[in-house]
Amino acid sequence: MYNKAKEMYARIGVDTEKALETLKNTTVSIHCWQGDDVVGFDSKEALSGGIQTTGNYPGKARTPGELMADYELAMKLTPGKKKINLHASYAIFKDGVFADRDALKPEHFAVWVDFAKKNGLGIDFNPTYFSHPMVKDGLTLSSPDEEVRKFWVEHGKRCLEISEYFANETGIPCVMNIWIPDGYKDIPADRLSPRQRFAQSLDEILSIPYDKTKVFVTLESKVFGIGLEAYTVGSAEFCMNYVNTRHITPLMDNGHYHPTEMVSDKISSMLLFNEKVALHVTRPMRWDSDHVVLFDDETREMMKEIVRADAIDRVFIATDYFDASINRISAWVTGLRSVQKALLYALLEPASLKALQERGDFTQLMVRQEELKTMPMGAVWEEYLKREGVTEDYYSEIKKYEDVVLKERK
Ligand code: RNT
Ligand code: ZN
Repeated sequence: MYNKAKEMYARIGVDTEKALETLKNTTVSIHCWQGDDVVGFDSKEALSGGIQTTGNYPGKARTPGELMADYELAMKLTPGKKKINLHASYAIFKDGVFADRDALKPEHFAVWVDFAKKNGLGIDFNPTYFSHPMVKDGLTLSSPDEEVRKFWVEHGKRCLEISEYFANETGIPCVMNIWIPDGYKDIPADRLSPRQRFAQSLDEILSIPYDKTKVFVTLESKVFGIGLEAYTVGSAEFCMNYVNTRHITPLMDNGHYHPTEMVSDKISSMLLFNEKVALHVTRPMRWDSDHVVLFDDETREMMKEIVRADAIDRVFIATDYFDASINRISAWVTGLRSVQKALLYALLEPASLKALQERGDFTQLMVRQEELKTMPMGAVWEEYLKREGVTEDYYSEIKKYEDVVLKERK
């Protein structure tokens, strides 16, 4: 089947071998937080910040050991190059010696470094500005309360240090993404001051020296959150202007825009004006619901934009979703495989489509684009899985693990 597919793609000017080679070498950063519904290990606070997991599927990871075991199974069942994306709330304290978020140190992540090395993974990182008692009135870096603001500035600085430690230990650059939930439920009287304070806080965090070839700081914008419907401090315009004036990297999460705005359409513009662009790939359904990523139109369109711009090495691709209503390991694998499938689909697009657009042949462009949808991409994908030594049917193995391991977690 693969040989036949290879032939068919060759006929339209696509080299499937080249596509598979590129796919194999493209890193996707896998969020750790799908495994335990964004709970983490450092506090007993409920999930806050206007994000939500829904569902109560049995077997969620409760300890570092459980999360690591589940993550390893998910990795084993997915092809390609990966990185692990950690949140500061996943710090692991030895002998129960707790450190608050403003006092985190590299040593609190040493177990994760061992884990990453053992699995040949790079590490990405996120300061955690939610699910913590120092989030006051829903505010962190934009808080008018100096004690609160300073606490979170310190957290950011500590995280920068930890990010550099990850890069040094793994030899792979670390993407450190800043996202804050700050905002208001109802119409504010002052939209400017919180944004001024947020900018000041970010400046303070970024004022400590760090190696910019090892740590890429990204800033993630958002349109609204649950309970923060009226106003978000870190809006799209705030973040875009901030990253451009401070020369850090923008991060677009495709759940963070109005429903008719598409991140796929934004990628080319962002690439024109930024050396690097970062993505959180998710699936928003009616709102920023963070459903498991599927092989759907928008995921394909985003990957196409990256490939068409020849920008695979300029875009940091990371997953970000959290479904608690289904088997969490399956959620990981399905989402990650979907991103990779979409990437393969994009890599199998003939370059000749661009020329059709340039010469205004929109009739043929439509015909060729439609033709592509039923090309035998599935056969190329299966060949990829075979070469990577992973099976098409991951469900059976996950089900076995659920029956033996997850069912015991009461
Ligand atoms: C929230 C943002 C953010 C979080 C993670 C857990 O809307 O998407 O990226 O999902 O930091
Ligand atoms: Zn995100």
